[in-house]
Amino acid sequence: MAEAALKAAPDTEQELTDGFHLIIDALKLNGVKTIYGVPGIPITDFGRMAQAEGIRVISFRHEQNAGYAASIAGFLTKQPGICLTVSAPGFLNGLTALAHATTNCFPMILISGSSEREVVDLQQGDYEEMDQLAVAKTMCKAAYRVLHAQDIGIAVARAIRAAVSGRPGGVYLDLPAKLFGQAMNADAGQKSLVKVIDAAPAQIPAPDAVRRAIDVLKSAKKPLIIIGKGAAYAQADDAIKAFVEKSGAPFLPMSMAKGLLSDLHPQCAGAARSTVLKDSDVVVMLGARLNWLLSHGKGKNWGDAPKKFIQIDIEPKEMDSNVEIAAPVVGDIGSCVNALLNAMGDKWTPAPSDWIGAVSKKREENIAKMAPRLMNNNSPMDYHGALGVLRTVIKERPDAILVNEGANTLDLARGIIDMYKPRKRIDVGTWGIMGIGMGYSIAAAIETGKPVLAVEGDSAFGFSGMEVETICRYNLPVCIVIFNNDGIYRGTDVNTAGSDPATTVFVKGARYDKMIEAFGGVGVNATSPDELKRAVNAAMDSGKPTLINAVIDPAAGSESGRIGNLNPQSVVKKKK
Ligand code: ADP
Ligand code: TPW
Ligand code: MG
Repeated sequence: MAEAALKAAPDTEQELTDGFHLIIDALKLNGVKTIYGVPGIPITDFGRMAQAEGIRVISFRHEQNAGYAASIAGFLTKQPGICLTVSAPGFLNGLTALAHATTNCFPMILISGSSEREVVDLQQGDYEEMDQLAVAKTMCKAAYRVLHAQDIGIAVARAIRAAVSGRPGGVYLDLPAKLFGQAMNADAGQKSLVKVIDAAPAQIPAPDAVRRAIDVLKSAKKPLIIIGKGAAYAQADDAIKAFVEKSGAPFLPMSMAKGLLSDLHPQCAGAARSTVLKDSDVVVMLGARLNWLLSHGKGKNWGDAPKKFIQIDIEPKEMDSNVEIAAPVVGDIGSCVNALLNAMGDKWTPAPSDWIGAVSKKREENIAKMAPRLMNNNSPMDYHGALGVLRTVIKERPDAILVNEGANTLDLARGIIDMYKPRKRIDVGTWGIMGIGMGYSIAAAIETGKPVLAVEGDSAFGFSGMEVETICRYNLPVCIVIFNNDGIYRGTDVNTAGSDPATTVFVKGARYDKMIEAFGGVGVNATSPDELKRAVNAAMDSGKPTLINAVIDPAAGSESGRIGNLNPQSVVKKKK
């Protein structure tokens, strides 16, 4: 107990530390450089002190955006991103992002101040009263509460280890207000801190599992490798490239794995997606799940050809989650891929050339079909004209980070904008959520130091739009392009039952560019691909916070983008 530590030397003047400083010291000892959060009781002074002690503390306008920033910092760096929130409502605002981190397998720690335990537990109505630990537990990998200053070191160590080891995810750390001011002897405090050794230990796959996978791969006539964001996260880029090239198989990158191998790589089957899913006979899943994004590995998208799956994943429970896995390989991507490469030896026969040829032919056809549409200079713009411009912007700046959300704006940008380097495309992820845009942009700029291009549907942007002030305040090199089609999916819906607007439309002709001007950023209204090109190039070259309102034909989009089939259908006929 802190009291005991104080009593130990009643007469001598002893140096004290407290909860505030021990938390900061524990984070610094473990390499935490940045905290994303929103200040308030009981963590305002903590944020100030952390800043004074050299941690970068980025203050947001809403905790959800700070949380998304922390989650993507985790993805980009393999270190847990830290989000700091106040009690009850601030905590709940951050909780969405914690659940998102867990769902997407990103390491993140939500640190939240909380109210007095005694009052909360007796439900006596404290300021911002809530049993936060109980609420958080269902949303994350692990949740801990610290009651005593001398436990801070262990708690921070556990939180870090829980976030990054095995399948990464979100961790909650509950810090009641009283903890911050709790005093203890400074020496004892220092000794109580823990530097986490080997936070995410390598997980070597079993030799039998590797042999089994190689046997299945050898039997393939039409192999396919699906690369997911778990592979991008793993930062085993060279080994993955060597494995894919040695196999000779076409590869299909999932959204956030685009660029792990260049989209222009001759084996990339991104533009022949339906062909490779249907016709392949052996599918290697590399850090990707057979969830809704891959139609659960079955059904008409996968065709009738019988398939065998090899799955490489750090999470054993992922195997057989949707279909039978013929060869599960459990371990970290780097270790697994290196083991497979070794087992393939020097005399591996690459995938049959007729299969490669068929996939390449399909890819070239699809690319050729798309090409003229990307060059149109229509005004107002359609998605293809505008995205054709952005595609070139990224081609000329392969180091830039692309943030992307929306429906049509997402689905079309994913297909059209080629990526060239690993971990440069970050987007709505496993849940397909709106609202990641500005949080991701801020963290991407801060963690990588590279320019950021955020391609945003007008609806999607609205979920985090207030953070343009944050972008201006920290003067971050972020260029936001809003695909403004006056609404969700389209701006043309009409409510025939009354005078209220239809549920999916927004103010027509809105000028989002004016928003950033309020905070000293550069606003541009772009009505044609040429105007868009000039504005984006200027923004990316200057690094000035910029928001471009790209005027898109309100009729250009389709319902829910590419996933309209997921909308439930009513059996009752529409009223005339
Ligand atoms: P995508 O959405 O790109 O298809 P998912 O998020 O569905 O990707 O899948 C990522 C998978 O990667 C998860 O099953 C996760 O357990 C796994 N994973 C994450 N990190 C690693 C790692 N270092 N090594 C192996 N597998 C990992
Ligand atoms: C947290 C539902 C999916 S896509 C979308 C919404 C509201 C917006 C689409 O319009 P946008 O793009 O961004 O203008 P475009 O180009 O098609 O017009 N709340 C959350 N997540 C999701 N996914 C939704 C609602 C949704
Ligand atoms: Mg829209």
